[in-house]
Amino acid sequence: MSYFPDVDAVKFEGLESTNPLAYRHYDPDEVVEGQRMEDLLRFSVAYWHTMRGSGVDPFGAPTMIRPWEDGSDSLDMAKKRVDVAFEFMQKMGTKFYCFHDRDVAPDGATLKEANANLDAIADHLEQHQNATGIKLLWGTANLFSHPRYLHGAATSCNADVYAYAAAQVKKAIEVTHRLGGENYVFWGGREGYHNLLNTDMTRELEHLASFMHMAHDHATAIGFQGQFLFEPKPKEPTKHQYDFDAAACLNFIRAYDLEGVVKLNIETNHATLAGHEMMHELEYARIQGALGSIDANTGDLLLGWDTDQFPTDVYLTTKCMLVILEQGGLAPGGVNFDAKVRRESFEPIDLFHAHIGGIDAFAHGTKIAAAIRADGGLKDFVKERYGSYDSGIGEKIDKGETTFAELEAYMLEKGEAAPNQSGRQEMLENLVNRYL
Ligand code: XUL
Ligand code: CO
Repeated sequence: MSYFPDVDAVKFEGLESTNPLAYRHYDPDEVVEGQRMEDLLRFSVAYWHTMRGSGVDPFGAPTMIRPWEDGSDSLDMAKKRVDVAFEFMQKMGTKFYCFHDRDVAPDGATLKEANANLDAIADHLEQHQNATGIKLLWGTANLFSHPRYLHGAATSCNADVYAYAAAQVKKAIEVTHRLGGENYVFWGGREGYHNLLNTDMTRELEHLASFMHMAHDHATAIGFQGQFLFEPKPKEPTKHQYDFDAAACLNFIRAYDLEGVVKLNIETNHATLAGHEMMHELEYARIQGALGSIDANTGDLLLGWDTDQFPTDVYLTTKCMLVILEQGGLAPGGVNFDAKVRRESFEPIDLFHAHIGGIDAFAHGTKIAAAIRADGGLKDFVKERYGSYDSGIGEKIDKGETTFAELEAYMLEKGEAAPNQSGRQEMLENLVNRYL
């Protein structure tokens, strides 16, 4: 039984190809900076968008045509959807996927029932993983859709809701572990506030921190070795989310003793909502040893919300890959397409076009970034730009071997300081464009 009978396995056909269902840039076996592209990029399909996206928006009903859906939320339907997902991933050649507990399995009238549903689906996922070699990049729990989470989950003002969320995450970590998941993600969902007048920020932050500590303690107790990831997002659904951006997340991680326990999963559209370039968020995380994984998508700069579009802008992917290559890749993280087809793109085939575009844009950006790095001009320029710190008084500053008194004496003698080199921004932008 095939759910995509008209689509063959998507293959690398190279630049000459005009086949819309082929890769022009992504050759999994091509080696870039010593790694096969497949191993370097670790592309992942996001179950929630690709399998559960309905096309619904605040103004309109679902639009997606998904012939395999029977309109129910039954266990049988959930199992069939897993069959569809694995056929899709096999045809795409993607080796990883990610899910929330409630995307893959139906919720239940009680926690017990929900857990049993998740176990039943995990059996099915496990069979498919074993049969195909496709792996779980990360698991997570949906702590935002159910009405019980209207005030948040780990930051809810209600202790019973906190307890429910903890039980849900405990189970999600266990299932992630069972399925060999390589990471576990915390995204705020509703961990934030709409109005400070009704909010005890101290307690909410402490509760969020204790939640993460308990999650990690439990993971350790059951032998889960995967990486924990905190995913920054400044707003939506709450006005202010505590996981605002990489800097806010890292401050939280340090303030509550979670360093070395939790890294970051950086998402493009979240970066732009926070007023940052994706490259800024990636670089900020990387230099502090906290770049764990990415949610690859893009927003629309003319819209102020999380549009979760597939990334197609090669300039964007090139900038991402400049940082990712500098780190030597993302493993055990990967490039997860937290992206959805537009509600106007309602046919199953659009899922292929969307993922092919994202994968090719990243493969293309990878090759461009590698070429820029091989050229060396960019790096050399930056090194030279800070060259005054490599000797003399600069070297002393860098090594922490000076004082204000010494710097004053130095300057009193010298009289004036003048920056004597151009930033050459335009020249460097031209250098990048040479490789595009
Ligand atoms: C929401 C978002 C989530 C997380 C996982 O904006 O990005 O899908 O990636 O909960
Ligand atoms: Co995301």
